[in-house]
Amino acid sequence: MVLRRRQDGPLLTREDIPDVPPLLVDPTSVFNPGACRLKDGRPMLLLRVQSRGRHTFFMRAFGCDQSGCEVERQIVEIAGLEKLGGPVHHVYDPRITRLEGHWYVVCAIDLDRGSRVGIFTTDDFTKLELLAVTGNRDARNGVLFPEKVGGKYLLLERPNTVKPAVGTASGDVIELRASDDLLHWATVGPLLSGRWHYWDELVGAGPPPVKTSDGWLLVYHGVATHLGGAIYQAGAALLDLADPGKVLGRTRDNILEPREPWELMGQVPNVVFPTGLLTSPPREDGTLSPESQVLVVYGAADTCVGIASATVTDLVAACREGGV
Ligand code: BMA
Repeated sequence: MVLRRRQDGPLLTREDIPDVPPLLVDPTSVFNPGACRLKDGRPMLLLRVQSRGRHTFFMRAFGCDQSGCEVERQIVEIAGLEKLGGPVHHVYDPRITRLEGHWYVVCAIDLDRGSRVGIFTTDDFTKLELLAVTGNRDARNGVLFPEKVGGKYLLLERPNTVKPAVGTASGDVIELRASDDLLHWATVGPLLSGRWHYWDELVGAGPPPVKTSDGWLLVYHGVATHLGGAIYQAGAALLDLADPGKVLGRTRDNILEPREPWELMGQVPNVVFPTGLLTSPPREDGTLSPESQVLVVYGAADTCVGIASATVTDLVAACREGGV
C-alpha cells in the first residue's frame, strides 16, 4: 500500500482521553481529527471525542507525530451556533486550514434538517467561532484550500444526494466551490465522482489539499458499498495548480484500507477515514519537496486514531499511474 501505517498500533485510543466531568467520563471513542502544525512547529490534533451518551466534543492534543500524543484535559468551546436556528446535534470531522495568516476549521454540523458545512475561525483552538455555513443544503466533508487561486477562495464539499438504506445520507460527487469573502459560496462544478462497482463508490475530501510542484495533492475517502456493508478507504488525487477543477490523476486503487484489527472492528467496522495531514514546512515557493513525508492522520472504525505516511513522490506517482 502507498500509505504505510506506523508500526505500533493506533496513535490514540479512548484510554488516552482524560475525563472532563461531568460532560465526558470514560469516553467511548476518539476519531477523525483535524491536524496542523502550530507556529512553533509542534503538531496539534483537534480530536473528535464521543461520550457514552454519544455526544460529540473537540479536544486538543499536542506533539502528535509518529511517537505519541498528549491530550489536554479541556473541551474546546464552540460559539455562534445559535445563528443556525434550531438544535445543533453534532459538530464533527474538523479539517484545519491556515489561510492568509488565520486558522479556519471546517466541520460538518448535524441539524434536524440535515448536515451543513460550517466554517469556523479560531486563534488557538481553545474556542471555535462559527463564521458561516456554506449553503442551505445537506452536505459534508468541506475542506478549504490554503490560498486563493485565480483570485477566489476555494472549498471542496460533498453534497449528500445518496440515501443509503441504513445510516445518514452520503454522496458520490466532490464539488469545487468558490467564494469572494468566505461567507457566500457558489459551486464551480463537479471535481471527482464515485466509481460505482469499485473501491470508491461514495467519495468525500479528506484533509485540505497540499501544494506540490506537480499539483494540489488531495487525499480523499472512498466507500465501497457493493459488498454488502460499507468499507471506508483512502485514495489520492492530483489537481492542477492554477485550475484545481482539473484532475491530473487519481489513484486507481485505494492507498490505505482497513486491515488492522482496530480498523476492522469498532463502533463502525471497516473504516479508515483521513481528516488530518502533517508535513514538514514547504519550500519558499510554497510547495512541498518531493522527498517530504506526508503524515496522514485518520479515524479508524470510528473508535480510535491511526497515522500512516508516504513521500510526496510516491503519492504523486500513484495519482499519475491511475490516470484520470
Ligand atoms: C461518514 C461520517 C464520518 C464517519 C464515517 C464512518 O459518513 O459520518 O464521520 O467516520 O461516516 O462511519
